[in-house]
Amino acid sequence: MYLRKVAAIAALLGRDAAASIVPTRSNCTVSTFQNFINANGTNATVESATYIPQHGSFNPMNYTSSAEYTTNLPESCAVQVNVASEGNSSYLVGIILPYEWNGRMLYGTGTHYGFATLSSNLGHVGIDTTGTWAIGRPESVVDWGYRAWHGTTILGKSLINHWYGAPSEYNYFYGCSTGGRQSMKNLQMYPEDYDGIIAGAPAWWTTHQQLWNLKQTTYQAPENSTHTIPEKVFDILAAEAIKQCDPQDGLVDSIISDPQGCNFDPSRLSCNATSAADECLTSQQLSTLYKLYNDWVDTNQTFVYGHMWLGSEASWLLGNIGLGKNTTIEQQYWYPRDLMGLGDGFKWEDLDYQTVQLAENLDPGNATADKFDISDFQKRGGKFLHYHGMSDSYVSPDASLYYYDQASSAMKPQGIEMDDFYRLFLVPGMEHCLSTPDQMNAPWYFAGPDQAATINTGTYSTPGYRDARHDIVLAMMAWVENGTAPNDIIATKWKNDTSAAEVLRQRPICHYPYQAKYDGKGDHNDAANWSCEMLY
Ligand SMILES: *[C@@H]1O[C@H](CO)[C@@H](O)[C@H](O)[C@H]1NC(C)=O
Ligand SMILES: *[C@@H]1O[C@H](CO)[C@@H](O)[C@H](O)[C@H]1NC(C)=O
Ligand SMILES: *[C@@H]1O[C@H](CO)[C@@H](O)[C@H](O)[C@H]1NC(C)=O
Ligand SMILES: *[C@@H]1O[C@H](CO)[C@@H](O)[C@H](O)[C@H]1NC(C)=O
Ligand SMILES: *[C@@H]1O[C@H](CO)[C@@H](O)[C@H](O)[C@H]1NC(C)=O
Ligand SMILES: *[C@@H]1O[C@H](CO)[C@@H](O)[C@H](O)[C@H]1NC(C)=O
Ligand SMILES: *[C@@H]1O[C@H](CO)[C@@H](O)[C@H](O)[C@H]1NC(C)=O
Ligand SMILES: *[C@@H]1O[C@H](CO)[C@@H](O)[C@H](O)[C@H]1NC(C)=O
Ligand SMILES: *[C@@H]1O[C@H](CO)[C@@H](O)[C@H](O)[C@H]1NC(C)=O
Ligand SMILES: *[C@@H]1O[C@H](CO)[C@@H](O)[C@H](O)[C@H]1NC(C)=O
Ligand SMILES: *[C@@H]1O[C@H](CO)[C@@H](O)[C@H](O)[C@H]1NC(C)=O
Ligand SMILES: *[C@@H]1O[C@H](CO)[C@@H](O)[C@H](O)[C@H]1NC(C)=O
Ligand SMILES: [Ca+2]
Repeated sequence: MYLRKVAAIAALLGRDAAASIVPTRSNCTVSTFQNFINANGTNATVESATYIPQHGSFNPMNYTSSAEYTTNLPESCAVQVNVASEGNSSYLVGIILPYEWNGRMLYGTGTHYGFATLSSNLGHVGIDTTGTWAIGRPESVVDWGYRAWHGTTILGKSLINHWYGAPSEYNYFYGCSTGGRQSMKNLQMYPEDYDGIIAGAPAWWTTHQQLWNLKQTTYQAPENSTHTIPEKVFDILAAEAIKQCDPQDGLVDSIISDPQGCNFDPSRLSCNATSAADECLTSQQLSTLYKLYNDWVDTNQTFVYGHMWLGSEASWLLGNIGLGKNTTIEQQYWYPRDLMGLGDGFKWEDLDYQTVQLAENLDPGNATADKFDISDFQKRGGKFLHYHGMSDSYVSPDASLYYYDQASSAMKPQGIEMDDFYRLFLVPGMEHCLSTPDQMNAPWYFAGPDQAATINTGTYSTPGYRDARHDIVLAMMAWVENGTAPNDIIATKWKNDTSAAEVLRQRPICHYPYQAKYDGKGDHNDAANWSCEMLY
């Protein structure tokens, strides 16, 4: 099987298949890969090369829970390399090379499809609540900002070429959240690296995003203030948003499909003589709510960041907003404190427009992915699929719309049609990268990054529907390789999200500015009874 594929690829590339190196189990050694690296003059040390039998797993970090590493792999060789970058900095690269190779490379999880896959630790361990790795290590911040995965890409292509005796025919990148930022930074900065790039819920606007995450937390602070929205109200608010906004999109189905078009009146939750004190909103708490639902606009009416969308309330309590507790606020300090270097003296009360201006001036690691003219990527034939859940409260879907609109303004004067290379999908009822509020049960599964692992780490694609309409990776391949652009992606909600055995609902997610509309007859849980229509 493998030989046949190498022959097919070699034929495509006009090469002699017999000249190709055919890797075997015994070739999966540190010295094999170290020799490849030395031959190419890269400054890197192979730390391990691990033969993985069919159905085996790869767990380089020795996680104790199988939920944290990939299982049920095809027979592969997994390699871990330490790459010296600059000064004392280095980053780890992981490469999994399946013996039955599909001839393509994917940055992200996807060995099950047959891709040779890449990953990197970006030069440090951990980022979410601490940035101590960055203090006094500007080289590591650059690794994190963009350098590590570009280096990973170059190294990955080189090792693939040596190992299989042929370059990968197509190269793909997919990531969600900060992985989505990497996706976008990559296409902006290294348009030649990848043929197809998928970005989910991208935290692209680093300089504004991280400060907004702190800002939205502080609206509730200090804890137990008279303006702090109480814990019990979050669920009541989530239910009230559905009650008012679900029907306004034209179909009562528990899903808010057009949060932008909803005329929401939160004052219906105002406290009155009969309501329990912790289950209603005082006028001060309503003011807090208005801040959350409105853009962050600062000095001189400058737009800093978009707002929370209706339908995202279900994750506010456990997410960044919370109850204004110090512990929640501290989790949002890493960027200003450690990466911008403001130190422990920086308190949340100090966050103001000057902090935003400083962030823009410093842009630690040049991490922010705010280049809107991406014509170089379009000109080299690259394709970009971008999606965002409308119920995301960690990265506002507004940020994705804003990027799309800015990019559109930069492309149109150059005569470039967005639809030809860049399509945005706004997913009604999807939270951050995956899942949906219990009250909505919206279809959200389409095999995006991190989604398959919610079923289990041994699965891939959309079980039962492994095709380009239900799987965004296959949709990307069809666009890049066959020129078939996806007008919609069918999202699935399973009856049981961990067994994925039975479908509860499916419906199309249309590319912006189209929106899915129920045809008016037949089961609205069946994607066949929907079509894409122009939004406005
Ligand atoms: C692969 O292994 C075979 C058998 O041990 C050996 O002859 C060959 O040189 C190895 N190839 C590489 C590239 O290491
Ligand atoms: C390779 O990296 C090591 C460790 O960082 C460094 O000491 C050495 O100078 C580097 N060599 C080259 C050729 O860059
Ligand atoms: C994982 O365990 C192996 C075997 O005990 C060890 O060699 C390796 O260093 C460990 N890796 C990490 C990241 O702890
Ligand atoms: C490398 O690390 C050593 C020891 O921590 C430190 O003294 C030195 O300044 C570092 N060099 C660079 C270039 O960061
Ligand atoms: C060697 O590495 C360089 C980058 O350092 C890369 O451009 C080149 O393609 C590699 N060559 C081979 C044969 O893999
Ligand atoms: C806030 O109120 C809760 C519940 O009454 C209490 O447990 C907590 O200690 C209070 N926090 C502060 C900082 O007063
Ligand atoms: C008082 O508020 C509660 C919600 O807290 C609401 O259910 C009830 O209808 C309100 N009563 C009146 C008279 O407005
Ligand atoms: C706001 O606008 C005024 C008047 O144009 C200008 O002097 C000032 O520098 C601006 N402030 C900021 C923070 O940009
Ligand atoms: C929480 O933050 C407030 C305001 O910054 C501060 O006054 C208070 O001491 C902090 N509490 C704790 C327990 O750190
Ligand atoms: C970051 O970007 C600035 C402005 O484009 C550039 O001058 C600087 O060299 C970049 N720094 C790094 C580490 O790439
Ligand atoms: C391209 O189209 C051909 C013919 O329909 C099909 O067999 C192949 O699977 C498609 N390739 C991709 C990557 O979608
Ligand atoms: C969902 O599926 C998983 C995996 O098959 C199973 O362990 C679990 O019991 C199921 N949950 C329900 C509520 O049926
Ligand atoms: Ca609805």
